[in-house]
Amino acid sequence: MSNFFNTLFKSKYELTTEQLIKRKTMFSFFVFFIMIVLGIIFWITLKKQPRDQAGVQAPLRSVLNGNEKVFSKIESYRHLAKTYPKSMAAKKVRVNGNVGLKSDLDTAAWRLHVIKTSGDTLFITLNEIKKLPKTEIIFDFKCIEGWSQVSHWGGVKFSDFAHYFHLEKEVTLKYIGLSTPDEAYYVGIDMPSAMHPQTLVCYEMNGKPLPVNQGFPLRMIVPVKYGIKSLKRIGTMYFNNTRPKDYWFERGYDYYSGL
Ligand SMILES: Nc1nc2c(c(=O)[nH]1)N[C@H]1C(S)=C(S)[C@@H](COP(=O)(O)O)O[C@H]1N2
Ligand SMILES: [Mo]
Repeated sequence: MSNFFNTLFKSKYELTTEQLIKRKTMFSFFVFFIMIVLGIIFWITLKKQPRDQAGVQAPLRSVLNGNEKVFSKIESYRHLAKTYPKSMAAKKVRVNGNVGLKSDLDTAAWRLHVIKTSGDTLFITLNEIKKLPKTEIIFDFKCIEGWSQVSHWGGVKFSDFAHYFHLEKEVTLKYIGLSTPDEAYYVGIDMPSAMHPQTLVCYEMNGKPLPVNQGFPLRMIVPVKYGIKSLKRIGTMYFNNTRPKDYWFERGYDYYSGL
């Protein structure tokens, strides 16, 4: 051993090959030993950390929370948005964003255009949509600008709509694209979020037909996304495996915009 320490401070040119090998071996053992000690210290420290109700130590929990935050934004369709009693819904609902609503709409001539993958297009009237089972939702509508408001919407679940109009093949694609009749506002929504049980093609607000500035005759309501995806005044719907173009994504916002 003393022989080893003697070699420790010598230049490698002063050592025989055998001494050099010995020195390297000892050094490796030393590093190995330090790693084990550090590992044990880390483990003991972790064990001593306060635990939450689930018995998970705080540092581990914060890593888990971080992961969850990332995945819940991307896979927000895995949970249900919180809902509220009708009494909590705003009577005066905030109007925000009028891109694609600036021109007058001939409401009598309006049809929802659904471009199928076969190339066929369906032209659907509001009355046809109103015949489907109605679903209402009262949830906290959140805008990316920082405001939110509990509001009350009524319409048809997109999944019911897709089933009724035989869009089984279309909904196997990854995205749905939507745009206003003038194509000035457009969004893309991942299919699991479109098929989410709370996602509506919506024609009512507070039990009455949508006001024009809130998307009459038909808008999207996507509770698991920020408001940017709840396109007002749907003109066209199409389906794709690649991301449809998206107005706010083009302006630097997150494509998924999940909550
Ligand atoms: N056609 C169209 N739809 C739109 C917008 C828009 O500018 N044009 N703005 C979006 C944004 S940013 C929000 S927050 C909501 C607001 O819906 P509201 O006006 O009913 O509150 O609509 C979304 N849908
Ligand atoms: Mo928004």
